[in-house]
Amino acid sequence: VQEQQLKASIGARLRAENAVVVAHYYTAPEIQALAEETGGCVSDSLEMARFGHDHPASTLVVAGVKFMGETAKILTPHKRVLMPTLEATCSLDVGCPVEEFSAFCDQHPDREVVVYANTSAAVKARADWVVTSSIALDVAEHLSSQGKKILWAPDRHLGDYVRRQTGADILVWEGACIVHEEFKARGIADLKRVYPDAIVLAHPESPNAVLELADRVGSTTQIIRAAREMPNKRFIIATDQGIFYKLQQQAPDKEFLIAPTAGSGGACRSCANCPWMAMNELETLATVFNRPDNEIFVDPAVGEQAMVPLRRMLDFAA
Ligand code: CIZ
Ligand code: SF4
Repeated sequence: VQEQQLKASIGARLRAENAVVVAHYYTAPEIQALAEETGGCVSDSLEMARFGHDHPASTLVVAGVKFMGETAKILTPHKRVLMPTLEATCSLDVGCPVEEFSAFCDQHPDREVVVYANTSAAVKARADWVVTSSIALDVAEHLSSQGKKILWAPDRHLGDYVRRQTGADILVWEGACIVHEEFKARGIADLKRVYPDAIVLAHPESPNAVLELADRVGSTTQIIRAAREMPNKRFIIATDQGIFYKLQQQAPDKEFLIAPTAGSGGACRSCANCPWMAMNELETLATVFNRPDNEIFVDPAVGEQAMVPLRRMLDFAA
């Protein structure tokens, strides 16, 4: 009841402020439900960017992590972009500081710079391309077919995966996602012995040993689609637990098991859950309009630079 009241008051405030919630699949179920009930979106970072750009609301409330808020601000500088907390960051973003990254790029001037969406505005501004995991393979193939060599940042597992799949000449920055990096091939193999019929769906931020066991490797959107469309009834999922909200909604008659992480034993309800995504709570959403410290600002010059590879991403994905 309290949750319903909180959601109703957030909904009323959103209407009063001409605001809409743009939420990521990895946020808590009640956040995703709120976004849906109030006309917002629940999706991956690519669709979040598109939705925020196309929606007529003058304020975007981004329930995700900071790079998603920054991307929204870069694409729509005239809109106010708020987040439940600006402390919600990402290990990939933190692990790729712009000064070091820029120096790395300078050492490899012959390479096309491709960065993952999970980066700061300043890192995007240094890039030729921005990609999300849903278009990573296609962009690498596109560049490779033009004979281009690639500098890939910041996720090394995704970069290695893209290299193996496309044969592109890829040099990777050594970053990783603290959530996906914890999935264990051994634990998945053990779980497969208990449920031999289970299909393994894995996100490419996972280590190679995990991807080798996967029946399908794909972005969050691709994982949800596979779970819905495949005839199988049981799935082992190697990505953030938050995705279970959509999986259960889109495939209610199927069973989903989280892939084991270090020490989890395969039945863990709190593991495989991004600590920064978890900072998006109904309580912080309820006060999102009242605080002085949670609006996203991006230096306009940096934003303009970052807009170039971001537009390229959106046009390529269109
Ligand atoms: O791991 C993430 O943060 C993902 C999958 C972001 C995205 O592209 O939706
Ligand atoms: Fe970053 Fe991983 Fe969290 Fe996604 S799940 S925001 S990649 S730390």
